[in-house]
Amino acid sequence: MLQENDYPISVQFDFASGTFDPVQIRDDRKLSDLQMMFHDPIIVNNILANADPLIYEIWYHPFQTSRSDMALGVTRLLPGKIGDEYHMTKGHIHERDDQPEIYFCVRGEGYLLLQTIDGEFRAERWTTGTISHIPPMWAHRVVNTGDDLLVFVASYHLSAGHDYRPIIEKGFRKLLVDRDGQPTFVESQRWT
Ligand code: PAN
Ligand code: ZN
Repeated sequence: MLQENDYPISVQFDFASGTFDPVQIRDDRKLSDLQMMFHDPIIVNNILANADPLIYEIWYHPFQTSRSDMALGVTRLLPGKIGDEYHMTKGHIHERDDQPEIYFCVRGEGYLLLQTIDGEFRAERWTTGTISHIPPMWAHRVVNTGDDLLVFVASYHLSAGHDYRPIIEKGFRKLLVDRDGQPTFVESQRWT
């Protein structure tokens, strides 16, 4: 017997704006939400003394039925830098170690950074149209190294859970910084 929430639902994605309608939840992540993530605390504090710039928006739509819990998340990552470090998502690892995710870059360019708890690191180059599979047990972060908005669509199970602690504590092994106008990987001092 179908329950009330067991019926199909569609939303309409707009490629020009990188938004969809109807949206259920929208979350804004500003610099103050990412204080621990960028490598230079002096630059972060100098900016925060005057303003709290928006880094990205997450548009969510949970699809919960009586037997399933898929989520659609669209992230709009603004172009820009904090000092020499490109705008990026906080990054997290899924609480459940059997939970993968699909990311689909529908606009812009940059990198998907992936890292295990043991410190294995991968960087996937992204251009518009790249689809990446994030296996379970890999922390994930997206960096916008372009001049345009970067938009990606994510699909995952709500029950995967989001753990930000390993990223807050140690970050990713590598940072993406601007060196003479070129996105360049450098080793993170926080990683030991
Ligand atoms: C995504 C992310 C989203 C924002 O929906 O949650 O891109 O990144 P942070 O959660 O790292 O701030 C996802 O990976 N969900 O599992
Ligand atoms: Zn995730």
